[in-house]
Amino acid sequence: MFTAPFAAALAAGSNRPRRAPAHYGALPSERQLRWHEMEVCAFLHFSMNTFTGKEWGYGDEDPSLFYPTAFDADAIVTALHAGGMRGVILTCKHHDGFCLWPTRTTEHSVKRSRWRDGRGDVVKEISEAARRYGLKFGVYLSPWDRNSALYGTPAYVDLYRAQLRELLTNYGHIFEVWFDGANGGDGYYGGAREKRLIDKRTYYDWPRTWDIVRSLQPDAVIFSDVGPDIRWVGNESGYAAETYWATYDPVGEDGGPAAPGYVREKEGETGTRHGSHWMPAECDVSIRPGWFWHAEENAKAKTPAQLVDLYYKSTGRGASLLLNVPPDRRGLLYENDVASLRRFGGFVRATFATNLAAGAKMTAPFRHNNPVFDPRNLVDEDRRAYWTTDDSVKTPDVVMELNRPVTFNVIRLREYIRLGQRVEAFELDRWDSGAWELFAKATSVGSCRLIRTAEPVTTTKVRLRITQCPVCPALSEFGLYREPPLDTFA
Ligand code: FUL
Repeated sequence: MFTAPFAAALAAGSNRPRRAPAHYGALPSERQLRWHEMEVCAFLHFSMNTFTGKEWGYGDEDPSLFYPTAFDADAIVTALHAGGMRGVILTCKHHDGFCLWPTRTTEHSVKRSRWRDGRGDVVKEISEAARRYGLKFGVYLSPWDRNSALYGTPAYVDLYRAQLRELLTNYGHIFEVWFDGANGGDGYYGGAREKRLIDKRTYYDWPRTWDIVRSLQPDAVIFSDVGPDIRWVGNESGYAAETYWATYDPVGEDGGPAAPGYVREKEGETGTRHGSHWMPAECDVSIRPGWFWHAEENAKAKTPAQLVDLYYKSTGRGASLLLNVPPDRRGLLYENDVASLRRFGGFVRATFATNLAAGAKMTAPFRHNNPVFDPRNLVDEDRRAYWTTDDSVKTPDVVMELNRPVTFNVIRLREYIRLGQRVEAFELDRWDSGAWELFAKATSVGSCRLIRTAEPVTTTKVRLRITQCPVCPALSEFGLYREPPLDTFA
């Protein structure tokens, strides 16, 4: 694993104190740490609305309308894989209540459709294809159900939990369960056709519902407006705030306790510095104007350049990107969407394929002078190895000597988040004609901070200055990258 000199240095340092710094603030769980490594996932909005042209079905749709003519889970997942997606979350049931799997809880499902003569199971096919292509699989199960006659009564909560159990039992490993905040209003409700409102804070008894996820899929992260593992970022445009904290204390609309669908949304974009929960944000956004496929939006897929911009504003700020790509009435992703995805994925892969800082000479003060905490850990591509300083050294500099002129336009920093989110501000200088010159600065870092410079930077030395940090910083990566021209990705 280690180069010979580094291994020797490690041995030499073995009798120096190795005590890691104390952690700072709320910390991520193991399941959150795994989720942080995913960074870009796909959302599939595919259901009755695909066939009716709606975004929110009323719940009275005839199940026979669900009839994809050429559904091909492998084709869908292959396109997502080419787009660099590491996971996929499927709308197993949207607000109209139609279930994409043959549930035992209602007749309003694929069982009653003409697709595969009523013997199909979209959840099974997508989950299996995901596994074949190395993507993790997650489920979206809308709490609001405009079809169910029981909605609004305690019996519906039992039914909802039974649906959740089916999804978490019959489809293998689930990486994320997505609980939507939209809840209650007009609906068909088994023919009642009325408005039903529920108390968003109490109706679902969320802690007990989440317990089902914990017991059936202990590795899965739970997403909602209030976590507990992953929070909504508070907008559906795909970005986190420029200064972004993984820590968060959600506050209800009235300033009291928060619940899914009852939260001060805007605060999700920033999070809460010194918040009591580690609850990173997921930035959900559709590649098209709507969440579901509509023919009239076929020419409106976001361009690769727009997707790249969203990537920098979500993943690049320490959150993650959840990009919706809705299958069409054939049961395939539409060609424009696939082309944008492929170019986006190719571009991101090519950008980060070569770390131009690899092998650079790194100079910085390090903790107890123990090589375990050496700044070389910043360029070793190992997230578990990190650089840190003595407790008293809170605003250190790191100098990276490249030994040759290097041209880059992207800088990637990662904190060693197992010790919490620590850094509050930093600056970057390049060596230019015998002097340091500032070329970029930013605030929070967290699991990933990407800086994209307006113009490429050419230099032989780069300096990172931590300018604000309440404790000693702990970083695992300081990388330099060069974007290729986007138009070379066909
Ligand atoms: C929202 C829903 O109302 C939309 O239809 C969509 O599913 C989006 C991801 O979440 O709350």
